[in-house]
Amino acid sequence: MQSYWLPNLCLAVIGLAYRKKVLLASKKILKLASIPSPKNSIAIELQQVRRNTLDLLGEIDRSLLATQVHPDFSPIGWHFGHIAFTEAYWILEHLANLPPSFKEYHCLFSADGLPKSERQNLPSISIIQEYLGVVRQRVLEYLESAPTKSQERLWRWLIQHEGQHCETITLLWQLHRQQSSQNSPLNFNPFNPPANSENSIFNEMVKVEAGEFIMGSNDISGLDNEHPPHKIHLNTYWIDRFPVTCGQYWQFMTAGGYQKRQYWSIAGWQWLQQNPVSQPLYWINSLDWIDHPVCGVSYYEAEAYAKFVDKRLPTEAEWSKSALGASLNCNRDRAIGHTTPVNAYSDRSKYGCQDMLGNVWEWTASWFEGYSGFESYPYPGYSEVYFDNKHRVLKGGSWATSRQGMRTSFRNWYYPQVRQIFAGFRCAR
Ligand code: AVJ
Ligand code: FE
Repeated sequence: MQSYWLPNLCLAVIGLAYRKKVLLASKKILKLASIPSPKNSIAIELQQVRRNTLDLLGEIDRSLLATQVHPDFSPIGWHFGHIAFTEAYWILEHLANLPPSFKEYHCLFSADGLPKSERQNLPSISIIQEYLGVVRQRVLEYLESAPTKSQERLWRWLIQHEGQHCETITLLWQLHRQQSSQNSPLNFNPFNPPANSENSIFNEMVKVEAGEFIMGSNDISGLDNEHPPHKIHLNTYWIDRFPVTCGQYWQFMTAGGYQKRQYWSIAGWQWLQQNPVSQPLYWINSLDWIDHPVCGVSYYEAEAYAKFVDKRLPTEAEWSKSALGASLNCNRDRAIGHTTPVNAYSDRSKYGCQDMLGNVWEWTASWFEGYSGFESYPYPGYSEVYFDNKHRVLKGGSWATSRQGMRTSFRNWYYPQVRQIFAGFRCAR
């Protein structure tokens, strides 16, 4: 086991020296903030996303930080160190050309260092916090004179990177509470079904007429996998106005959806036999929850439900077209702390869909791959290594997604069997 006492001591000393400077620097940012420019907006967003990170750090049980909540994910504490490491690596080393700092953390906190199961020997939380603060202090100092015009893409990427890890931290924290809570219903104990849901608005679909639209984004904040924007022609299709609700999904559960082979794809049935589940991971047995979107389903469960109602999952292009014009007035940024009813926000997309952004990620039928003309940025390990026909695209962001990553062109990707993320779905026809 490696010991971190020496680097920890150094960090603590540097941390003390920097504390005063941090205060001064944050005052400077406030002054700068009145003039709109990329530099100021970068400074403000760095600060906003960091507030979220530090809030999370304050909320989570310290005793939990070093343990792996789930074998597919790193320990929660690791994500905080990885946020600092990534910032130091891309800004201080790559942009500012400073010599590598905190070399002792390179292997531990870089994504291609240790396997996830070997990331449990972590420095103490106060040391990780210090690490975050010292790196940030140097970054803000550099930012003052940095040529941000030519660097803006990397800064925007970094801000989103921190937000993404905050979402992962949030889901691990939720997963832990779920696993350790007594009242989590493991046995099927159904609530009363919604009376007659036949003509409920939640069953409505909207029609999207045949035609072209632009998929992807050219925005400076758009990530490599969103580039380049390109025209796509789609034939007429129908898509659900809302994400599938718990009340609707309940029908599938009580109709024996998890027992009947006929609803499942070959891969889905195989997965279900190896992972015998009978309800979504984040299922809550309460009538209060029936209008919330289903949350915590694998791609296979989404696919099976769609078959059950004689529909299918939308392709990424179908989802994207029907989301055009969706607004940022939605359940995001952990502002509420959980899902909301699918009709809680009345804003609609151009085609009349609701709840496209925020609340839950939505599985699409598409494999994650590069658009034609894709160029990897800032490194192939960000998106390109996942173009393996093994990951499905998810769209729309969740209640825990930060505003900086909340847009209809954003593409998320996970293995189809993953149910730990805040994901639901809507259907198409
Ligand atoms: C976009 C959420 C799939 O967290 O695995 C973070 C983003 N890449 N650091 C992930 C990512 C490198 C990625 N997802
Ligand atoms: Fe990362």
